[in-house]
Amino acid sequence: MSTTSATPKFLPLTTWHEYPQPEMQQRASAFADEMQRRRTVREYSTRPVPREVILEAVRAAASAPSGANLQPWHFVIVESPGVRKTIRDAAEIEEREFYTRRAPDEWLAALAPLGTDENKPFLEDAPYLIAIFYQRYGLDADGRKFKTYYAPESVGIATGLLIGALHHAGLATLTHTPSPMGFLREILHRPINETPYLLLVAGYPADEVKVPDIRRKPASEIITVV
Ligand code: IYR
Repeated sequence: MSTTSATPKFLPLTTWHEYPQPEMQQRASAFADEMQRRRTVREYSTRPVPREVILEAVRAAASAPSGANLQPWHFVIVESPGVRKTIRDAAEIEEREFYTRRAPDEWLAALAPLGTDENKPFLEDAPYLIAIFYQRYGLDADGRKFKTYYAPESVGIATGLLIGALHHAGLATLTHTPSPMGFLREILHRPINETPYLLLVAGYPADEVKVPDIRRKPASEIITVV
């Protein structure tokens, strides 16, 4: 066993900004307001979206902190209509099983207010699907395995940033988690060390779309200050 330890190299922090407190408060509120406007959308327009917007949102996502800075993520941007159809067909097979057999009644009851079912037309209607993978372990240039740390947590943080970035740009999203979703690794030809994490749908909402009448929990319920 050999151990390697690189000498840490540090640089001045040049990217941080301090805001006067009133501006800090205003920015915090404006951001919270903007994020509170986000709604998950399940019906999409086929209107095209510039690829550059998606690439920039992924660039924002990739700024996430990660375990030991190993950045254990991979984003497959699916714009090909043929690949989107293949993904839809595979997802609907799993979802049909889920809704008719696998899901316990309690789970189906929890989903009822959202009006979801096994039909996933959004996988073909929306112009972009972003398949997000996490690396259970890394593979170096010689194909040797190395450990990753907190990979699902790291990728969860990156996914949150991605959803925020797409919303900020003016696109709607849907976090879709077909279960199981191993088919994504095969369809998208990802290596064995990568596990599908989530399929993010992005695009313009369909005309006249409706969203479920649901509420966010109030601050008093979700925050404790000690
Ligand atoms: N994966 C299924 C079921 C589903 C599960 C949860 I938890 C949701 O919040 C929504 C749906 C589907 O995508 O329909």
